[in-house]
Amino acid sequence: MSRRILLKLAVAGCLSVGLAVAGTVGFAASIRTVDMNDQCDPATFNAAIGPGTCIGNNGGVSFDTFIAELSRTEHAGAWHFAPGVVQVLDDEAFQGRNTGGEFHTFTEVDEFGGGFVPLLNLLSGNPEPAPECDPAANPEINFVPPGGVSDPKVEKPGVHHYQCCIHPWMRTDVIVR
Ligand SMILES: [Cu+2]
Repeated sequence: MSRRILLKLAVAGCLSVGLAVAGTVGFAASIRTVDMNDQCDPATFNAAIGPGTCIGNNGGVSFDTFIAELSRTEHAGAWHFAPGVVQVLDDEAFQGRNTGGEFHTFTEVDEFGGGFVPLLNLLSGNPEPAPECDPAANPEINFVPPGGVSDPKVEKPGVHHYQCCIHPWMRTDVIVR
C-alpha cells in the first residue's frame, strides 16, 4: 500500500469517526454486529507496507503467508466478515466491528467487486472495483480502525451487500425482513 493510500485511510478514518459521533443518536436497542476479522502479523506487515499498517495483537499470519495464500486461493481466510450472512428486522440497526489489526471498511455496494488497492484486487480475482469503493467518491465508505465500529445503519427490507474496500473478498449479505 502506498503512502498516499495510507494517508487517505488516516484522513477518511477520522472523518468516519466524526460522522459516527454526529449521526447515531436514538439507537437504544442492541445493535447487530458483523465482525471484521484479520490475523495480520504486525512485524512483517509494517515492514512490508509501512508503520501502523497492523496494530493488532491477533497476529499469526505473516505478510508473505498472506500474499501466498491470496495468490493461491484468491482470498486470505483469516481476513473475513463473520457472519457471512446476517438476518435483521427492518427496524434493527447493524454495524461492522473491527476485531482485527488492520483498517477495514464496511461499505454497502450494489454489486460485490474490487476495492481501491490494485494489488489486492488483482490477487483476489476482483479486477473491476465496485464504484462505491472509491474513497474520493463515496463519503459513506465507512473506514473502521482496529477496535472500532462503523456507524450503525438501518436498512429497508431486502438483501444488502457489504464488503471491505481494502480486502474485497471480505463480504457479507445483510438480509432485512
Ligand atoms: Cu479489510
